[in-house]
Amino acid sequence: MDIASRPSTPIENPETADAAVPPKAPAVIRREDYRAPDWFVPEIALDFALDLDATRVRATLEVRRNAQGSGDHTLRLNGDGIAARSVLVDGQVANDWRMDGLDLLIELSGDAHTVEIETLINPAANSQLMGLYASNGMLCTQCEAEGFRRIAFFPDRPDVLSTYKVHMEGDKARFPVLLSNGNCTATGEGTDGKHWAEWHDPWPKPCYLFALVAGELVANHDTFTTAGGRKVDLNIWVRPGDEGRTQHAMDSLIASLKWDEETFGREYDLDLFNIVAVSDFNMGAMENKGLNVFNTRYVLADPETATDADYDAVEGVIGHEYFHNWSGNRVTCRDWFQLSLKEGFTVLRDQLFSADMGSPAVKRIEDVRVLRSAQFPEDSGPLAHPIRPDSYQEISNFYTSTVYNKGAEVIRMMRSMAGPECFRAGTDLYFDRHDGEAATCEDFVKAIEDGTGLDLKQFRQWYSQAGTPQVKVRVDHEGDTATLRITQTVPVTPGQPVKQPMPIPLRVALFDRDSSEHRGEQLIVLDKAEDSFTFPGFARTPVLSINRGFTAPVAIDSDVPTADLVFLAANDDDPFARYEAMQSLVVQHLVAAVGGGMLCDAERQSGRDAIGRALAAILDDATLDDLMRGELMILPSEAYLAEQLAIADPGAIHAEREGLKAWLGRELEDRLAALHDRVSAVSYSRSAEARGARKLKTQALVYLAAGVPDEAAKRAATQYAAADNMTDRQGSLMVLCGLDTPAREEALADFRKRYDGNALVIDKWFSLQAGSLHPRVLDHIKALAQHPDFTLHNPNRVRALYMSAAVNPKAFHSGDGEGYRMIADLILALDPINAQTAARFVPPLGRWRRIEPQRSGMMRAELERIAAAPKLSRDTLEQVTKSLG
Ligand code: B3K
Ligand code: ZN
Repeated sequence: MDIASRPSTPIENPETADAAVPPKAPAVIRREDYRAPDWFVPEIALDFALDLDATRVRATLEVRRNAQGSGDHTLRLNGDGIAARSVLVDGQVANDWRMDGLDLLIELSGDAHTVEIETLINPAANSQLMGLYASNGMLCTQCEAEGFRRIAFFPDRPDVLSTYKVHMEGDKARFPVLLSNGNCTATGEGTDGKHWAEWHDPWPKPCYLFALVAGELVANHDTFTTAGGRKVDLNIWVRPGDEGRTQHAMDSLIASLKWDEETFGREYDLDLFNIVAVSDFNMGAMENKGLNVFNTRYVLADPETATDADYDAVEGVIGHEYFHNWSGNRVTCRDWFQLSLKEGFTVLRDQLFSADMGSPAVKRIEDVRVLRSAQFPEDSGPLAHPIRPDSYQEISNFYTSTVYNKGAEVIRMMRSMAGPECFRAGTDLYFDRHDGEAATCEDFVKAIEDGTGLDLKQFRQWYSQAGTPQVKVRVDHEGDTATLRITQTVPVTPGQPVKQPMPIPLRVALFDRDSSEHRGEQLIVLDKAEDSFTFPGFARTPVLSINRGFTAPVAIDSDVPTADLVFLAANDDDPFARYEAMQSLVVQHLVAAVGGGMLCDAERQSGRDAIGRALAAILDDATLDDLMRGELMILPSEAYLAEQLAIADPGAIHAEREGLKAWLGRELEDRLAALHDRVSAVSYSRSAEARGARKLKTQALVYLAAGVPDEAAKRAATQYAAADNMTDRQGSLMVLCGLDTPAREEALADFRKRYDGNALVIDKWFSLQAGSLHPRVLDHIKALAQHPDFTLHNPNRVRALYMSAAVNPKAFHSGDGEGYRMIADLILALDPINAQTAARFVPPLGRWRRIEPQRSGMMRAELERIAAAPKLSRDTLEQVTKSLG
């Protein structure tokens, strides 16, 4: 097997490894062990002779001893699956080098040397998609976190910053476009049909930000002039034929450049900004300096092939990667434990950007929905870790919802406590103070503290403690005073048996029952295990609206009477709180229904009636815009409902939630049908009104499909046939996919034919079927896995089929354990091909401890089966071991 196709450092399983070979347990890397590098590399020159299956790389490193280092004379250069063809020190063939595992060590006598090493790699055989690899005939790179070491021997750590000079030569017909970071400084013709280009990036950067792309690409070109007067060339490079679907990405990019100047005072710092879209990519996109590489999914969009949600995702990811230019590139991370320094902050920045571009209320609700369905379960499971982890075996496993989304919430809390303007003073100070440095989360907090004047001593706990704080709230009333009694508990998480209270900022408002109004909201900060806050001037117990805007990433247990939730769902002037009241109403009811299984028919009916009344009020409320109405109509996810229970029965949750949906669909049929008629008459545009209408079209169908399936099938088939955009087409197909109707097969066949050759839309075709509510969903998934269009080598396709299945409770939690088996089989088959993607499928199985005993046993057995495999990647082994642990 070619070295480049090896899984990154496969690990012999201690249980099954040959007894003669000592098992190699993955090393644990600890934050406390951080040491400054012994050697810096202020400059590197890279010379590539490009070829799909044999690329020669010559790396010339100017190395300088760090006077503050350990004094060790050994230069350690990390490698992964590469071999040195030659090693030169100061121009002479070196003898004083050796391999230490995958790393190359050179003994150096002086303080400054030139080290030149040549390697040969096979991009076409690189199925891990880390380092230099081939995708659709083009060459591209992915280096974060530790992919550069698959290209060249180098101190692959983010605190070694270098300026890069890149020379590349390749066949002009095969690779007409040659790109790297920074500015193109020269190009020329070579011999034998070859040509070359030279790139120079003046900004020192860690090697994880290096990028190279070579291939047949066409650009959507535009320009942007910065506030300081720099004219920047902008290019979005795609495969020929795709350029017609790049305008939204370009508009989003221009909006991002402008927004970061206006909102955070950050200007772009090169004359060129390139984005390249590639089809084989492990994640969403990558912020390489001046040369962002994107998954096509977050670049290509037009009304015919992208939904409104796809448009929003493109805008958000384009913004996110661009914002990294300051939060990540100009100020980078000292080590990978500090990942949230750049990711949490950049997620916050992209959330604020998207909020400003569209509806802040809807965006906030979407952000919280992601947090609750992905991060809360992570925080309460075996893989829980603080936003600044203390240890890891494989850093790729720590690109988590905790580091990203909770990381963003933690910084948002500081912003809420300081106020946006004061917070800006803090971020200005942070950027000024640490520009050009590899910084820590502590540096960030200190800068915010110094810039805003906040005392964040206790707040730092948010960086070190895992677990979602549980906040209990009670309102007492005596005389004319209401008293809010609040307690907090931070749950025990792996490795953290004892927790300290954390400052929890909560925006609260108390509504007067008589006037239905409140007298202004307040920000209170709960910083003890328990505290109380008094509010005079209430003749009767007020209605409490708490954690408005979701100021803190906590779970609130407030025991609010149903009537108060109905009141808030109809009257709260904070859109998030209104959404929250509606969610709580449903959560309370469903948890009571499945939790104890104690609801008698009358209780179930009265719960449903309350929800039905609240939903009817939402459907009727003329003051609501349709985008917001659509949010208020969405029921809490099964994953979020499971989170409310110590031990969940996914079958019962699914049945009870579907039962409620069906009841609401029947009860509100006339309203829902009228709504569907009204919004179906709105013609396509990208306006908020038209997007709201499209959102409701599908929402109405979802309820009708549950309650009156025949009627819904007719409406969905009509919507499908009439659709002039992907939002309507996908929405109706999604509903049809869950129904046992001939219209389902017809629409699926039409969709398949209509979009033949469009990989991103064919992904939808896989995903809709794997995510469906159809009774035979597992059979469908198995058949799709055999489909000629399915491949384990394309992460988008793998996720379209199997991640849709893993997050579909109907498929994953199938009572016979078939869903668990299927995901375990996938992990085992995918691990040798793409370890990073394979390891992402472990967490759903890792929830076994919180699932009813029968399913729990089957989940655990699948984890054990994976763990017993003879060779597993470090990625999968870490996730499986911790999940069983
Ligand atoms: N920084 C990259 C993520 C890299 C993931 C490596 N496994 C994209 C982002 O967060 O912007
Ligand atoms: Zn990021």
